[in-house]
Amino acid sequence: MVGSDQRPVGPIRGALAGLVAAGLALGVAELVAGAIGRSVAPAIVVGGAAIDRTPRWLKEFAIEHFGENDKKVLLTGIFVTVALIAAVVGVVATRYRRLGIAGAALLGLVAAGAALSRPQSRLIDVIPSLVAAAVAAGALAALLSALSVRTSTAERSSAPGRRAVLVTSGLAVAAGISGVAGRQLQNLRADVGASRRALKLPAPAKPAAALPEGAMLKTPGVSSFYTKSADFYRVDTALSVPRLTTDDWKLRIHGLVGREIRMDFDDLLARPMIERDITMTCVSNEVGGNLVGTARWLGVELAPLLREAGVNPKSDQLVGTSIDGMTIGTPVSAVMDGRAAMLAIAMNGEPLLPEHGFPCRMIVPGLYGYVSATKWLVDLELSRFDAFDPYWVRRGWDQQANIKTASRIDTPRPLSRTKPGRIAVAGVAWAQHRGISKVEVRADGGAWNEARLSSSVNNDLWRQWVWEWDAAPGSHTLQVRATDGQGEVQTDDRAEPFPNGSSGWQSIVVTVAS
Ligand SMILES: Nc1nc2c(c(=O)[nH]1)N[C@H]1C(S)=C(S)[C@@H](COP(=O)(O)O)O[C@H]1N2
Ligand SMILES: [Mo]
Repeated sequence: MVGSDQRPVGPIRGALAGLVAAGLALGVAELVAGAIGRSVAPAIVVGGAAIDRTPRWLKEFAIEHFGENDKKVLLTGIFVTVALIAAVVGVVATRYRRLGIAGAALLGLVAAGAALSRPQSRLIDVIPSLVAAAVAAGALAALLSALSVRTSTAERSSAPGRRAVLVTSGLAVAAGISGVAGRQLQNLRADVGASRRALKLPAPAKPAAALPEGAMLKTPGVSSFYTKSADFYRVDTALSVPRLTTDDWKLRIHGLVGREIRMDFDDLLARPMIERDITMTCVSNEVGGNLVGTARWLGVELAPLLREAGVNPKSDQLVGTSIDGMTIGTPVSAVMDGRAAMLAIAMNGEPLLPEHGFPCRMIVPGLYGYVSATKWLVDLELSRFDAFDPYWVRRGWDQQANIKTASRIDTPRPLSRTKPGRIAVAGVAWAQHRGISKVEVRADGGAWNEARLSSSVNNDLWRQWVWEWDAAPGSHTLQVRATDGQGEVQTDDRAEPFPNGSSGWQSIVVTVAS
C-alpha cells in the first residue's frame, strides 16, 4: 500500500489519527441527531442498550457505588472505551490501511445496531450512527494519507508535513465544533427550559390539606419533611434526559377502553387539578437507604379520566409508556380505588424538573416507582397482567409491588462518635397508603422505646420521629422499627430489594466517647 511517494506513518500518529477520526464521527453524529430531532447520538444509544442489558448485580453495584452519578460514570466509560478502540484502530490502520478503515466503519455499525435495539426505536435512529461510520472511515483514510505524504521538510526530519498538521488540526477543530453545535441544535429543537418557564401552573381545584401543628420536627439532622426537588432522588434508565416540551407532548389513552382519548397539554391543563403531599420510594432502596422523598404534587386525577375512557372490566393492568420507551404497569384497581393517583405536572410548586419527568408523569401513592411513576409519560394502555410484561417485570421484578413499611435513622450517623448524655435519635418512617402509627427505637437489643412522631398529615406520607437517648460511653447498636396504620409491625425479615423491595430493621453502630 505504501507507494514510492509515501512514507510509513508511525504508531503514535496512527493513534492520533484514530482519535481525531472518532471525535469527528461523534461530533457529526451529534449534529445529525440534532437535525433529525432524536436523542440517538452513538454514545447515547450504545449506553442505553448497555443499560437494557446490564445484569442486576452490576446495576446494584453501580447504584451503590456511584449513586446518581451512575450515568456519568457509564458515559465516561463509553467515551474512554471508544477512545482506546479508536487509537488501536488508528495504529492498525498504519500497517493494514483497509482493515483499519473497515474497523472504524464497523464501530459506527455497532452503534446503529444498538440504536435499533432500543425500545421505541425508529428506523431513522440509525442515521447518526451510519453517518458516524462513514465519517470515521473517511476521516481516518484522509488523515492517514495526509500523514504519509512525503514533503521536502518531512524528508529531512521526522516532523509531520504542513498538510498533515493542517488536516489533523482542522478535523479536530471540526469535531469539537460539530459536537457543540449538535448539542445546541438538540436544545433549540426542543427547548425544555423555555417550555418549563412558560408553563403557568393552574390553581388546584382540590388543594393539599394545610399542615397541622407539629407536622415537621425541628430535630437537627432529621430529613426535611419536604424534599427539595433538586435533592429528590432520581432513578431511571434515561442516559440523556428526554427533551419533551409541552408543545410536543401528547397523551393517548387506549387499549381495553370504550372510547380512546387523545389529549395535548392544553387539554390536560383544562382539567381540574388535585394537589397532594406524597412520599415516593424506589424498590431499589436498601434498608436505611435514601431512594425516598416527599413532595407536593399537582396534577390531573387519573380515575375520572379513565372513567371517561370507559375501562373494560377485563383490564387489570394500566401500562404507561414514556417518550423513551420505558414501560411501567400499575394495577387498575389501585388507580381506581380513590387514592390520589394522578398525572402530575408539578412538584413542590414548580413544573416538574426535566429529570423528574417534565412535562407529565404518573404518581400513584403506595406503589414503588417502577410500578407506578412513569416519567415523560406519553401513552396509557388499559391492558392485562397476563397479556403484557413491562420493562422491569421482563427482568424478573414482581408485577405488583406495594411499598413496604420502613423506618430510617437519620441522626446520629452510622459509625459516628458522640458525647455521652442526652442524644436525639431521629429519622423518618413510611408505609404509604397505610400510614405510620408508631415508631420504636432500642439500644443494644434492649426494650423498645416509643419515639415521638410528627403529626400525621395523610397516610401517603412519611412521618418524622425522634427519641431521646441517654447515651453512656461505649459502642452501641441502635435499631428502629415502625408500625403501619393497620397495626402491622415492620418485619425484621431481611430481604434484598429484588424482586419486590427490601425489608428488615435498620441497625446502626455509634460510639459514645467517655
Ligand atoms: N420513563 C421512566 N420513568 C420512570 C423510570 C424510568 O426509568 N423511566 N423509573 C421509575 C422508577 S424505578 C422510579 S423509583 C421513579 C423515580 O422517580 P424520580 O426519579 O422522579 O424520583 O420513576 C419511575 N419512572
Ligand atoms: Mo425505582
